[in-house]
Amino acid sequence: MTEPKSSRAASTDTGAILVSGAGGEMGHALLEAFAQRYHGKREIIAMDVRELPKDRAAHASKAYACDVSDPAAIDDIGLKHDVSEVWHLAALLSTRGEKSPELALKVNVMGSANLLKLAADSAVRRGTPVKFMFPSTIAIYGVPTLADKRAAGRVDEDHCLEPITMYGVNKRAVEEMGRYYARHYRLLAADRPECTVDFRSIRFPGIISADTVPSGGTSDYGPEMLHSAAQGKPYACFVRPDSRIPFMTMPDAVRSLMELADAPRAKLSRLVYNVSAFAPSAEEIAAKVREFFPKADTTYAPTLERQRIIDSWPEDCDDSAARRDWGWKPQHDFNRAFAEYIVPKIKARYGC
Ligand code: AKB
Repeated sequence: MTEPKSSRAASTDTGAILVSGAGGEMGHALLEAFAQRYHGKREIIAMDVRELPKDRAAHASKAYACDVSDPAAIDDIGLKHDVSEVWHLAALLSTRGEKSPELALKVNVMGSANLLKLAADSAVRRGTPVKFMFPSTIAIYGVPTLADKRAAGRVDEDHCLEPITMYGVNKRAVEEMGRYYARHYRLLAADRPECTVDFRSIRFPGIISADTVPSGGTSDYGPEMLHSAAQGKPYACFVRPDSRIPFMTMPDAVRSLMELADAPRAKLSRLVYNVSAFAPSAEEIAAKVREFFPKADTTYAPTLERQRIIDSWPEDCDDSAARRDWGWKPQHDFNRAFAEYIVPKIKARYGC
């Protein structure tokens, strides 16, 4: 992946960047973007619960196989490195979280608490704020019925905040924990505002990558439909054809996080922002996939649990605050996403 184009200058900070969940889909894209941006001039510390494959670890200065919910392991990493930014991607996603809610709580909330504490401790040692980048999710929203979903339309950051999944509840809790660390943690009481956690978060829609296939999420039907078609495999979609949520491409998602990280704090009126790009129904995705892969064999076999989750997420998110405060604008709308990014890359990947 070429580094997502950002009009802003990269930070001049030379401290280490710690990336949790580096083995996941977004971790994959982000490590590549960091490698291109910093060319080894900044320490990149990758962490994942599993050992990273060699090609991925090669993008990092140091890779740890460790559990984010283990406070001693996280403390230890914090003490070994001069961390000035934490990009906390590790999480159990919505479908997986419903299978093991207690594990999701432990990883998603306790893991985040450990990393927020690492950031706060590091800020004190450095005497400067430590940036904490946190991908939140559309799953923090919850609309009770389909009629409410249609009536709600594009939801802004402050409404419909009643998630129905453990993952959504966890992410929402971490947004609040981030607000606490950024604005109220004891460092401020001790009158050292320079030593704070500079928490910044984006609520992501479903993300489509041409390089990786997601697992454990509920928006996975979008990318699964596409990757199956490109491989000539039939696909039974687990939601109804009329199901609608927003999506964006992985390059746009990574660029949005990098742009938010680069934005001057004074320009940010919020700690947590929506971003959006396009909001097709499942059948509109299937039709677009057929345009490029005419033999695509997509059928529908909705499952109660996953349909219920998708029906509780808004049809689209209002991202006007991100557009206004830090100039967010997706590069890929629905047509450009397929024509310029997904299809060329996925055809190269599968040789079709
Ligand atoms: C999921 O489906 O759980 C994730 C998300 C939308 O956060 N992809």
